[in-house]
Amino acid sequence: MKDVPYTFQLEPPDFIPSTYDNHIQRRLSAMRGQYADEAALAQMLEQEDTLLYDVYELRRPEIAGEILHGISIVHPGKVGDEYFMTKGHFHSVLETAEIYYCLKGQGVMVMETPEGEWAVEALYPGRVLYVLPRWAHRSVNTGCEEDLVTFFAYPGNAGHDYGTIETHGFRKLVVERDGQMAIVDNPRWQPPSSRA
Ligand code: PAN
Ligand code: ZN
Repeated sequence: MKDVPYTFQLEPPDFIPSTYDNHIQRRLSAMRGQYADEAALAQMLEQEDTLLYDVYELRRPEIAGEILHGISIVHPGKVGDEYFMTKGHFHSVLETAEIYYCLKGQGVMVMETPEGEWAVEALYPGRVLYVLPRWAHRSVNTGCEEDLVTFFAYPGNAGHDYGTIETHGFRKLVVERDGQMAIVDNPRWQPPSSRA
């Protein structure tokens, strides 16, 4: 971890930071139960545990006042008709926001609050997205061939709650219908008020 001000480069075509501390890779096997078409996921897993996304992090102390930051790269592809996506999460400290800046590719951010309010915003190069405090977020690559690359930054004390999304999913799924991106209801999702 650096103890003097630092810079790094984000260069096309890959935008992998010129220096980073942590490289996380998430594969298909980490997404069991998250895709609507479980048979398609099982079938794909028989062939290969495909890499869905890479995250490159610059390490900072996980405390208020610091800003955690890095690059997320979601690769193109689908499970059934549902696009490759991140796991998605709430921040453990719910009242913490996040900024995303899209550097490459085409995609969307799927978001929702604990009360079930939802939003989907487009991501494309040059686009900045402010994810409000309290909103869970998942990035989805809706492009055919290109990676979806975003720079992200969020408070050091935010933490991650993956469990709520793992259990209930997001309210909306992003799928391909007749060659186009479509936002559909998640059949697995239940209103928070009716959850056990
Ligand atoms: C991002 C995400 C990153 C990977 O840094 O962590 O895009 O997504 P998952 O964490 O959902 O696998 C972020 O939102 N941090 O808070
Ligand atoms: Zn986050």
